Amino acid sequence: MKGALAELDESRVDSLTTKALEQGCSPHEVVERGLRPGMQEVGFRFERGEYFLPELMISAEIFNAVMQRYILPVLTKEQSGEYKGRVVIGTVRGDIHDIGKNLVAVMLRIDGFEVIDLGVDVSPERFVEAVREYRPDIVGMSALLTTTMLEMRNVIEALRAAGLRDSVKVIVGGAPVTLEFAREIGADAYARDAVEAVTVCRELV
Ligand code: HCB
Repeated sequence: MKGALAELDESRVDSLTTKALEQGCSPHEVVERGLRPGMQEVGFRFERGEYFLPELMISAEIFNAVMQRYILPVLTKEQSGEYKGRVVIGTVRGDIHDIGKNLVAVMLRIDGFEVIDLGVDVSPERFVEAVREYRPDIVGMSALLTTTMLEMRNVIEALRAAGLRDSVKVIVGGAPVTLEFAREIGADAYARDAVEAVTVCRELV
């Protein structure tokens, strides 16, 4: 599946996803062991100059199509229903990557969290405004670029300056983000993937 996605072969990704689900793989396994490594491989090819922006965009389209066609229908059947808390989530300023953030939002909703998704390229001011407006239990931030991950610190500082930092827990994630970085910027938690994000958010509320 990783190879098929890296080759941007949508029909093969389709058939392998169907096969994996039929054979009992969980949607999470399909995403984390098949699709996400495929996206990483696309990223490596881009880094090596073998792929360009159109290939990055095609990989995102294939990922989203497979999510819509196969993964989300299975996931939504697992909806728990029990209310767990409210999360405001967004991709930080300067960053338009939203696939991982969307996946985290979906998984949280399925687990019973109310999720307010601020979208992409979200400024610290917008995060602060949303915390004032929605009074969430948790603020989730996503960043995929080594440059934009630094915005996470600005959001935490803006929350502090607005006197709101102690009213929410902050969770951060995204490919370049690490637990060490999360600690360094004063976040409460870090999650490596969407399933871990759900577990961590349950612990935070
Ligand atoms: Co983009 N891009 N990209 N890109 N892109 C990356 C991120 C690179 C790593 C590719 C590379 O060079 N190896 C690289 C960043 C390098 C760096 O910073 N060191 C890069 C670059 C350079 C760029 C541009 C600058 C390219 C250019 O214009 N020259 C440009 C930047 C645009 C911008 O944001 N300002 C750009 C653009 C794009 C798109 C638009 C073409 C497209 C995104 C489409 C979209 O998201 N709608 C894109 C894509 C697809 C990628 C790669 C190939 C895949 C990203 C992805 O969706 N992964 C990516 C390569 C890679 O990731 N290694 C590449 C799959 C998801 C499921 O994984 O890690 O996002 P995830 O999310 C996980 C996990 O991190 C966690 O849970 C998720 C689910 O398990 N998680 C959280 C995520 N957020 C969380 C938040 C929480 O609170 C908790 C957990």
